[in-house]
Amino acid sequence: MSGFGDEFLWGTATSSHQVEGAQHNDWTDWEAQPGRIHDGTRSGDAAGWWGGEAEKDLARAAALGTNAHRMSLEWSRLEPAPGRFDPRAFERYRAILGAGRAAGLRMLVTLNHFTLPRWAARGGSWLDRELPERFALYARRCAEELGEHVDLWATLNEPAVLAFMGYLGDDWPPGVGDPRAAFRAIAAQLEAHARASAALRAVTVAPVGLVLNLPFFEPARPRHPLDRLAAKGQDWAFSGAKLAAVEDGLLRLPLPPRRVPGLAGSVDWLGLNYYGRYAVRFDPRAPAQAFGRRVQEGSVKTEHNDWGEPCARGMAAQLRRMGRLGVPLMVTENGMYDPSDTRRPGFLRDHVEAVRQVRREGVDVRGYFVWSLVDNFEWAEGWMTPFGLFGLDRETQERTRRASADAYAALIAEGA
Ligand code: IFM
Repeated sequence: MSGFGDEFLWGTATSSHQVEGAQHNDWTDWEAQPGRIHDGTRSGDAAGWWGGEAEKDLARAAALGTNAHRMSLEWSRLEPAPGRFDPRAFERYRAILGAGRAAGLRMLVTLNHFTLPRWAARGGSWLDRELPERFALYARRCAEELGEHVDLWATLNEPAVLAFMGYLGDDWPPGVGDPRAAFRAIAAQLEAHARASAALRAVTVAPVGLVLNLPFFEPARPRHPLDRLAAKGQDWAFSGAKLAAVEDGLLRLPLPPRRVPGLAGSVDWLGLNYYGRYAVRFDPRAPAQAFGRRVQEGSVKTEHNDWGEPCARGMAAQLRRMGRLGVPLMVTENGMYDPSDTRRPGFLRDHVEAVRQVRREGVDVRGYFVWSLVDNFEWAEGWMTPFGLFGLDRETQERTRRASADAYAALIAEGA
């Protein structure tokens, strides 16, 4: 599979709460509430990264032929109380980032991947008007302490997903369950991103990005005008409004449009997290979902969550659309949970092929990161949805290299 060149980033991805273990943040408290995690588990020691497994996993990643890794920093560790930073936590991240670099990986670091410090949760989470500025101060400190070990920064991960799960819905903390709160949470996160971007740029030269999850919405009946409208509506609410805001700084949800200060021009690159396609059918009983209901067969899903139907064509479409913003792109997450590991190798091949295709068309995609390097704590799903190229035995912390790890290594070898 040619067409990638030497500079292309072949990576894997993880996030702090999902792999580190031993956390003290808003999710720790959420997990302790009965019924919040569907399989009754907790993140616990997770994949043991804080205790020393990170270095070994990064070496495993490099052994596949990857040249990059995406990870996140845990805000609650680095700033356990407002304005009080923990030098030991910075030291541990320096060790992890240094190990990644020593293994030949370029390190893409997300400042915040969903979890908040307890003090921020007590203050109202993303509904606290002060939080965007606090986030910018945290960003600046991270850049000062860790900047020399970081190749690419991302500010936030999937602001819309967090707003839908934790503010519109109550599946994730803070569990608000109010559409107005969801709009406020999105606006606050975009403002936080913009402020953090300025703070990072003041200290480091590493490019700064934002990571968006953009599923592919299509009308279930392609020619049906109402299905088309409903699919468009869902796409706009979930993806289009955010992309447009990043482009011109105007958040158009809800109306009237509001300018998010500093947002226009705040990204040097943009990340796409992509999992699948939703086929949307008009449903007059679903006003809150833009009058649409998802009806596709073949979704990767559990009783509670639906990652959509694997559809590499949809990822290509989203990359073309993002390409219009004129900044370099990365696929910052792509993968599937597949306990038998029989479908994932083909899934990865199809999606890498989609990246190759759009690059050939001139879309500036610079990297592809598989979610995930190792099985990890999947939020409200707990441990029941293994996404890893490596399986994890949580009792022993032993890893099993899966067929999909071999498949990814082969794709990299072909591509490079
Ligand atoms: O595990 C998550 C990750 O934290 C954010 N993007 C989607 C992944 C799979 O659900």
